[in-house]
Amino acid sequence: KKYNIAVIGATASNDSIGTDIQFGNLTLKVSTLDNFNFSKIDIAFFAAGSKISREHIPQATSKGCIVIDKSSFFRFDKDVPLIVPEANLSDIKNYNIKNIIASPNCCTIPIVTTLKPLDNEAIIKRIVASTYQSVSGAGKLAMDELYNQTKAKYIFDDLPPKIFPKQIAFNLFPHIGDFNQDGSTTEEFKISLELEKIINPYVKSNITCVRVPVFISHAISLNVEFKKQINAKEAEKILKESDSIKLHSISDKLQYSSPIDVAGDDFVHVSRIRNDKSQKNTLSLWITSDNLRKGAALNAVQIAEELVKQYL
Ligand code: 2RA
Repeated sequence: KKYNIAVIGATASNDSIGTDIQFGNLTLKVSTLDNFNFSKIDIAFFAAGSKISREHIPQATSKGCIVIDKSSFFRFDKDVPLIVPEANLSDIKNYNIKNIIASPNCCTIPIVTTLKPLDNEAIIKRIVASTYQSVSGAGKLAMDELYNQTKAKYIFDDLPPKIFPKQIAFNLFPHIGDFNQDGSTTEEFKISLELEKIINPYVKSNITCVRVPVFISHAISLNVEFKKQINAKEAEKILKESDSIKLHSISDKLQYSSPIDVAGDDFVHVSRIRNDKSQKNTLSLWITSDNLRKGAALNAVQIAEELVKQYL
C-alpha cells in the first residue's frame, strides 16, 4: 500500500549531524534531535534506546506528533498500548491517551505472532522459552565485535570483549541485559512482562535469553502448556492460516528453518511443532525470524500502517 509522504525527516544525536541516509529514492540529511521541529510530523519512529525516548518523546507528543517507540521505556505504562498487529491490534484504540504506541522486544514479537492464534483456540497456561539471539540485537558495534574477534582468532590473535560480557566468537552465553536480584536478566524479565501485557495477565512464563555468534535473526525454542486440548497437527492447521507465519511442516522436505535462512525476510518461521509427551496439552516449537525486520522495524511500520488506516 502506498501513502503520500509529504515530509520525511531523519534525526539523531549530534554525532550524526549532516550524515546522509537513504530512504527509498530519497537521500535524507540527518538533523539534530535537540531542535527538531515535531509540529510538522504526524508519526515519529523512535529507535534510539530508553534514555532518548524518555528525554525526547514528551517533546514530540506535546507538538501533536504520534510516536511509535522501539525502546522499552514506555512498554509497561498502562496508558501506552504495546502492539503486535497480529496479536492485539484492538489495543491500538488507546493510542491517543499519550500519543505513544510501544513496539515490543525482538523476541516477544515472533513469540506472540506465533502463540496468539493458538491461545485464541486453547488458552495458554505457561510458556518456557530459550532464545538464541543474534548480535545485531545489540547494535552495530556488537556486530563489528563478532566480525573482528572471529577474524582475529583465525590468525591466533585475541581481541578482548568490549561490547559483550564475554568472547562472542566461537562462544555463546546466557547473559543479555543486566542481572536482576533474583538471578534473571532484564531481557528475560521484559519478555515475561510483555507476554502478560499482550497475551493475557495470567500467562506464566520462564525465559532464558542466550547470545549466539550469529549476525542476523533470532531463534527461539518454545515449550507451551495449554488449558484446553490441542495437539501438533491441530496447531499446524491453525498456524497455516496466518499471513505472517511461514510454517515448515514435518511433512515438508525442509523440516526447519535456521537464522541464515530467514535473514532479510518478513515472516516468522515456525517449525518442529511436536507434542510434548511428558505432559498433556503441551507443544514444543522452534521459531526463527529476522530480528531487524519482524523483530523491530517491520513491526513498527505495521503499527504505523494500522494507525493511518484506522485513525489518520
Ligand atoms: C538484544 N533484545 O538482542 C535486545 C535488543 N533489544 O540485545
